[in-house]
Amino acid sequence: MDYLPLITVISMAIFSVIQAQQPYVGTAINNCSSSSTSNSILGYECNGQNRTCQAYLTFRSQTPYNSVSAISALLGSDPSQLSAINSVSGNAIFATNKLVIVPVKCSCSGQYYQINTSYLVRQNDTLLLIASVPFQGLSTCQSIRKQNNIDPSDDIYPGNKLTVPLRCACVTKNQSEVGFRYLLSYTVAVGDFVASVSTRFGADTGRTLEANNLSEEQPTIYPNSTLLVPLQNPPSSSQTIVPPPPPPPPPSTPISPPDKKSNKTWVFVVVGILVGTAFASIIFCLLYRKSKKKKESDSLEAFEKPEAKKLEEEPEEFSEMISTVAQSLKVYKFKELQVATDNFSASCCIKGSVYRGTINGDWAAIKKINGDVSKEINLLNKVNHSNLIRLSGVSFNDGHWYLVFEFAVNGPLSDWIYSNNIDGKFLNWTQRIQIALDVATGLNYLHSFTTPAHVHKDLKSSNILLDSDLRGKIANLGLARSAEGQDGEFSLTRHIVGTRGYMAPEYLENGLVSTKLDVYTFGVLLLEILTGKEVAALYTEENMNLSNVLSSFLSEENGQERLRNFIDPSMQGNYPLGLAVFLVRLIDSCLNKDPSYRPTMDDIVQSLSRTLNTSLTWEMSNNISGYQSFSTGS
Ligand SMILES: *[C@@H]1O[C@H](CO)[C@@H](O)[C@H](O)[C@H]1NC(C)=O
Ligand SMILES: *[C@@H]1O[C@H](CO)[C@@H](O)[C@H](O)[C@H]1NC(C)=O
Ligand SMILES: *[C@@H]1O[C@H](CO)[C@@H](O)[C@H](O)[C@H]1NC(C)=O
Ligand SMILES: *[C@@H]1O[C@H](CO)[C@@H](O)[C@H](O)[C@H]1NC(C)=O
Ligand SMILES: *[C@@H]1O[C@H](CO)[C@@H](O)[C@H](O)[C@H]1NC(C)=O
Ligand SMILES: *[C@@H]1O[C@H](CO)[C@@H](O)[C@H](O)[C@H]1NC(C)=O
Ligand SMILES: CC(=O)N[C@H]1CO[C@H](CO)[C@@H](O)[C@@H]1O
Repeated sequence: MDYLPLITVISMAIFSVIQAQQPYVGTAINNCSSSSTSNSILGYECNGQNRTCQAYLTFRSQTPYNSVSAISALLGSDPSQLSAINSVSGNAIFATNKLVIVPVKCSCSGQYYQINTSYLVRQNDTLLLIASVPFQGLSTCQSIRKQNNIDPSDDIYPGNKLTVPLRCACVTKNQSEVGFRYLLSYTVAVGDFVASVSTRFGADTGRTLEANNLSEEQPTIYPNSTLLVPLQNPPSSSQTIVPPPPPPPPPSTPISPPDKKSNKTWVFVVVGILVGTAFASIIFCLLYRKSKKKKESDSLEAFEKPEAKKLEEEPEEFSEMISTVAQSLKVYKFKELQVATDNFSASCCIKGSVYRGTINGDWAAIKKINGDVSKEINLLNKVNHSNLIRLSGVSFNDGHWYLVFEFAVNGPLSDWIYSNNIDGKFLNWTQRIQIALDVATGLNYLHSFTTPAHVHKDLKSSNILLDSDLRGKIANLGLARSAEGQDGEFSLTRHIVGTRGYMAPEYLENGLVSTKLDVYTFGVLLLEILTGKEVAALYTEENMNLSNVLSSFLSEENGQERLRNFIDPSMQGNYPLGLAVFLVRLIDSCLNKDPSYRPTMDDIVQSLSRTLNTSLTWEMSNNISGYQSFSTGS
């Protein structure tokens, strides 16, 4: 076979995708003194095929802008087109917060696409308020200022008439080549994310991410901003109907059949998240393969229903893809979760927003989450490892996501290791080493066997859960992020998250993120496991650098004696001191200030496997039975 043309087509396509992006505006809209040009704060660039085109906006009806005429006047639309596309009469009044589709004629003004509309300044208005309240993020304070030549130091006065440029764009040549004809400027609301918005308008999530220069890793979108949604056909009024949240059922009502419509919608949302990206890439390749085979005129038609075409053509590949992407993830009805958790009663609450439930006779941990969970679901769905807590299902209700996890009966490691615990939970030496090895193995999997590599970023003893055999499983991957670049390389983050005391110095000081961040934290965790003390206590007690404390055990004359006092007294000396010294060395190397000197998780797994083997031998020869005394908790 001759692959060269195919490769050329695909690489050209990738190149053109890069050209097609209109960078997402992010939160820049909130800072009127900033006018960085690295985002689309002043408008979307005129990079389209045509300088003028039909485009669409969305708008949420609000008094006084709640009628066909008021909305058309505010946004420079044609009232008859607006009423037609929303399937309402010309004098209709929209319910508050109803999503209205606004057809507009979008054109280039110099560098940017825009629709000019005018606005009369009212009392107490600021440019930020104008952009975000009446215009809902369809304009920005920066672009209004530029359009009207307002100096940053100038004020605006009631009665001033401002020209307000609205954000719109025309499809690029490349988008048009794959069948897109319109761009919708969607006004993002609280609780939206790219997958749900795309799904709603029948768009492909991957394509929407691309159109906004967003990535699967950084898909977060913010209220008061616009997201461009590429469309093959004009949007329709049916897409503006938000499934109403089902009324909260009175407690202990028998389960009634679920509302088919809303149910279906959120199933689509979930499937959208999971399948969207995979679709994007697969359809992408197929499309180009296809356009190679067929003539150009045919290929456009082929894009009308890519999914359906695909199904006909390669049913096996398709079902394979679904099963790899969605794997064993189950979509639960919210009612099922209510029944499982006794309607989320306090007695089922494990901690915070995590509940224990019984589903089909099995325990499950159910976590309620506000906001964007697409990252966590994407990651959890990709990982499958016995040392990572497994996500078994999801549910959505009334703006909240519910993630259903496997349940670890023995709860968090923190309940077991801190020697001041009250309910007699105790781990012997070998159990501690086994758990440390479990955690190291899980992290090694995240670092070396996920693509891209992921960094957990919030490892701590309360995020390690113990199953019925006291084997460790890592939970709470909510903060995990991909480590761009190779192992050891760094990426920068400006949002310092995670737990104090556990965090590596390079992260606290400079926001550097690499897999070596987890290695440092693992060192701190191992120290806690060894000493039975919380990290905070470790720092304040010794009142100095942890590494100095450890080195003193290794180098000073009475070091080993002091080490015995340092190690968890509840073990009453029942451990091989030689191995403890070995672990202190390992911890010391994990805590190295220079990340490049820290071992990799793979090195650590190997060291700990050897330690475990030696510990088991030591245990047998000392007649200590490892797993009998405490095999179950709670
Ligand atoms: C798209 O985003 C990447 C980083 O995520 C950036 O390097 C690139 O310049 C952006 N492209 C455009 C056209 O803004
Ligand atoms: C707003 O942007 C300006 C200029 O880029 C910057 O100096 C300032 O710190 C920003 N303010 C906030 C609150 O982000
Ligand atoms: C661009 O303009 C040409 C000529 O007016 C028209 O045929 C074509 O459909 C337009 N393309 C788009 C994507 O609107
Ligand atoms: C918008 O108004 C400005 C003047 O304020 C004008 O220069 C520009 O051409 C107008 N653009 C459109 C698309 O009407
Ligand atoms: C403007 O602000 C003043 C004082 O904060 C307030 O008394 C007044 O009612 C406001 N006017 C409007 C139209 O909201
Ligand atoms: C949009 O911005 C306005 C003004 O800055 C603010 O009052 C409003 O709460 C914001 N909307 C959302 C959904 O965050
Ligand atoms: C406007 C735009 O995105 N143009 C690009 C489309 O893709 C071709 C290659 O296929 C590029 O050469 C264009 O620059």
